Amino acid sequence: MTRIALITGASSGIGKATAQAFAKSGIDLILCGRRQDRLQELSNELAPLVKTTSLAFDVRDRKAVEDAIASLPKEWQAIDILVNNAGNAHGFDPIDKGNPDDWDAMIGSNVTGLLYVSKAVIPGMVERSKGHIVNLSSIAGKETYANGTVYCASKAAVEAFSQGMRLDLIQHGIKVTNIAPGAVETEFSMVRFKGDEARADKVYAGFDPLTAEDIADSILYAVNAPAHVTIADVTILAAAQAAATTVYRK
Ligand code: 8X3
Repeated sequence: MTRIALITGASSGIGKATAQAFAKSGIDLILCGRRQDRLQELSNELAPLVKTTSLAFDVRDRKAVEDAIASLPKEWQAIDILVNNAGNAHGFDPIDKGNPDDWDAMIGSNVTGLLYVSKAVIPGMVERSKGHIVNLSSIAGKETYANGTVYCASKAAVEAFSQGMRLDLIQHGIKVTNIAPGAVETEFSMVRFKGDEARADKVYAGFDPLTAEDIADSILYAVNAPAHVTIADVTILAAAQAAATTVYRK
């Protein structure tokens, strides 16, 4: 039977690559993001492979999340797979110098936004006694590094959500997968460094970083695992990365 996946942050990076990988695997897609034009473009690209629809909203806006997901027509409501991918890092500062607007942006998307979307989707999964939630954490959720305290804390929260959701939802036949990537070259560092391209490029200099497609591969593996198998927790690093801040550069 065809499955339906809802992916947040689908307009770029890991979310977009996951949508492309799912489409090749025949999974119908609800593409969510803030930028309708980008969602439409991706929707057009994938439409020859699978059914697609898109919802434009900001995960930080609770009402917008609730309204968008409630607006899904009946044929899109039975969501099998939720990929909680939306999120980002804003700023790179020691805690005494951090900007509270950056903190709000990170906690709002990575923490509360993930909860709002989950809250809108999980009850249907419980009703149907099946579902699979994939939460995008980070190596930053497992190791805290200097200047990244709030980002790392937001991803540590995702680690806890993955464990807690698995505990609460196992009785309903719902699988939970936690994916923790290391350095992936996407728009991530451009957002973190607020458009400073030279600084963003430096993060990925002198080694082969992960690509969004590498992470999408693992997500696809997790959702295609046999019914009796849960891929619970995957940490994915570039071959040249040993820990959050240890990268072997040539
Ligand atoms: C992104 C990975 O190492 O830049 O989540 O924090 S890292």
